[in-house]
Amino acid sequence: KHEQLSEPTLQTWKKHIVPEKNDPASIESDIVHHTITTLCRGVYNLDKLAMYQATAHSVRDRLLEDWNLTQEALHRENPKRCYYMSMEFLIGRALDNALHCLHVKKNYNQSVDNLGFSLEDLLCEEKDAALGNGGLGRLAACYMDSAATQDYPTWGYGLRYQYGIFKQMIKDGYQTEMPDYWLNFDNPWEFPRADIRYEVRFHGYVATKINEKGETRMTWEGGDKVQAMAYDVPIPGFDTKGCGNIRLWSSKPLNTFDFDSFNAGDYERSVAEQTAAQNLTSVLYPNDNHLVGKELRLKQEYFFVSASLQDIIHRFKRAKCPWKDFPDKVAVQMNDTHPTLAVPELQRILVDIEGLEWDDAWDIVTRTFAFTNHTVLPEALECWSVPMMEKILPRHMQIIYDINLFFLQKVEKVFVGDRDLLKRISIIEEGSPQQVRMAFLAVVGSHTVNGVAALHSDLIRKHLFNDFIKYYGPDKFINITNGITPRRWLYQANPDLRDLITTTLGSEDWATKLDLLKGLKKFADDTKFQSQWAAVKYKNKERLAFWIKANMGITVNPDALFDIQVKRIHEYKRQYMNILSVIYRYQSLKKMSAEDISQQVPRVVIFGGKAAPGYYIAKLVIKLINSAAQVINNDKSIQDMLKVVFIPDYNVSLAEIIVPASDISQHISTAGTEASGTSNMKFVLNGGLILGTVDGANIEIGEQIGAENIFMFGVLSDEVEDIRHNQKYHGLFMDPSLQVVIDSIQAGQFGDPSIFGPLINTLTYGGDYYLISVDFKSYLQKHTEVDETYRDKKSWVKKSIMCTAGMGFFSSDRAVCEYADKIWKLKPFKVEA
Ligand code: GL4
Repeated sequence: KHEQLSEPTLQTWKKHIVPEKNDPASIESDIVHHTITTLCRGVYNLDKLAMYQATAHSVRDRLLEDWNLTQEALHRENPKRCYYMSMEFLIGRALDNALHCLHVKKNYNQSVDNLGFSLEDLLCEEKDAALGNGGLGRLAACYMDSAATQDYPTWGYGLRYQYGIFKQMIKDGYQTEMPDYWLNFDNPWEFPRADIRYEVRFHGYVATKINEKGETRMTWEGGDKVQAMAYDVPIPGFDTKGCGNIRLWSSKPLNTFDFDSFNAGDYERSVAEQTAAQNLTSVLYPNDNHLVGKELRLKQEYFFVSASLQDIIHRFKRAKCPWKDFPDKVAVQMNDTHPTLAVPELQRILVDIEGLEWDDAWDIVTRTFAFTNHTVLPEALECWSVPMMEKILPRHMQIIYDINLFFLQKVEKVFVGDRDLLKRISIIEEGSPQQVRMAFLAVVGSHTVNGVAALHSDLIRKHLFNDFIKYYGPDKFINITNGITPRRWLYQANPDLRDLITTTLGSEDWATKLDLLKGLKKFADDTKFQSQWAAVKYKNKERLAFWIKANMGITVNPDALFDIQVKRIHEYKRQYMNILSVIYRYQSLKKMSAEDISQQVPRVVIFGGKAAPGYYIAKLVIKLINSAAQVINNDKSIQDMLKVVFIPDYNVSLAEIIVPASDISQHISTAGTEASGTSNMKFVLNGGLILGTVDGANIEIGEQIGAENIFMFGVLSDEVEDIRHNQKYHGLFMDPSLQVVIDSIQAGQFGDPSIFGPLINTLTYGGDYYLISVDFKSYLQKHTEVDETYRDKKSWVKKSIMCTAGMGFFSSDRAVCEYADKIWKLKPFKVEA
């Protein structure tokens, strides 16, 4: 439309597009303006929430300037773009991040102050955008930040859930769940795009038709249709005019009305159908690393890829390029298998609707998609039953069968007569019912597959996708180790450390070139620097202690060693082993004389994390932690040498307070189970040491910061299978120290022991699948080593400095660059003011 305006009219437009001014007086004026107009409020009814909203609106105006600039330039130049398809984006709060990216925080501080409020107070009014479960969703948010900051033309696509991850409350030690209705008040960080809507079909039947060229084609007809409406969430880049975007789809009823049922007097049914359509994107499934094969979830997945592909194709068609050029303009990254239906969907659009030949279409599909695998846990690998797929997506099921048939035919040509291989590698798993293995479909439909840490990528090459390597060769399977954004996780969350690093290195450049942190190494022995470094850590511990006191009423001493494990509660992450070792420590203290107790290193053990609402064992772990805390925290005889805290409702904004405050954080998954982990990176970046197993990204962190700066223990991943086998057939090994701990729980030292029966059974009758007993001894030994090291403050601080200094590699900027170079073939696209 823009091109249609006459030159004078264009000039009139341009005259009015003037950049926002960022001096405190202009900012004040903007905030007041939004209070009066956008919110329709005034000085007579102001409160913090309203002030937050007015402030956020004024910041968003500034962001939109960059958003428009970027999107207009992209529209004009039409470079290749990447679309990051993810069912989860765990963004957290936006205001503070935007203020930093735009470099206006200082002036906003002053303006808000002049208007009678404190900016730090207003920041707390914002609700987290919690559209994700844990690491996978947070990774997507970090990658969007890095793509925007480095000017990669990348958009995220996802779903606009009305309810994000549930709010966790602890009642009587148990987790209870409350809905997270985050859109209760207006959300200044999204733009409804009422004009961008697509129809999405479910159910129905497949027919044949003759197309314009006289060819026979399949056509998907009938069924129910739902509408997808777009909401755009701007993603500011740091220090750039470029601004990224996440487009989230919300389901709406179709504007049409079922007049047949209406006329037949069945008004309620027609309204009910409309309501059902709306409910499609109501709620985020609250499972991490665990598939719950619900029909509604499958519908969400298809709804999301269908709307996104329609949108991408709409944009592609504007440039009038031939279809074969599609992969030169479009790269799609599938964040885990959740968007895998995009593969048969694009094939369907190209063959059924656009009339391409199967092979030409398949060539386009496989040059477009790439797939990131994020887990090896069998219970997390998506499989959808064939009957359910046939019912909801009948045409896609046919296409998947065909994709599989052609694939198996090619495999058989190379491995003649190897029926076992064909059975193992098939996208369809035999059984009743048959299942579609989504990870296999994603592999076959992608040009590149990556794991998320070196060990994890090795494991998927050796096991999960080993047969595919036999056929495709090794090059299709690569590693891209995860990363985190240093903007949110250091610059914003740890202002004192940010300032110390900036003064020491002489500039802020490290925030976008994280390798520069290695410049800190030469100060690691400098006594003055060490004491400044220690003072920052102490202040961050005080901040967390204050939060704990204010919100939970528990007093913790910032001089104690802060030992933190915050992440989703899962058996493979072994929070259970952690609390068992805490009980062991408690028992050890109880055996000591008062004199000996007073010589110990005081510890505060902090837990946080949500359990999936249906995950019974994980919920019992939370209960055990709280029961143990109750006893330990109230036992005067141990002289406060041990405190246990379970922080409720762990989320992104709490992480921003917790992460900078650790001395030690724990990443203790059974070797080979945690694909990468990313909170390990956050803690180390903030000068926290880690206690971890030889798993996921822990290994690479150790390589980067030096083995002397990390506490590692436990069996190795390639020993796990044999140990499990031996346990199964030759009897369980029970560590004697662990036995004592279990005995004390069973004796009722931490409340009614019958509650914990099923939990204890996982170690005994359950076969101790996660090898807690096997690792327990070396785990306790490492804890002792941690205590001894902590006594020597000077050497501890040096390690802490070396941690931060060695973390350059784990910036998500590096990770996104690797994706752009190795997978997307994408170049930065810089916009100028
Ligand atoms: C996860 C992995 O469990 C986690 O190790 C990894 O860091 C993260 C991002 O790659 O992805 N996979 C799933 S599923 N949830 C995760 O958090």
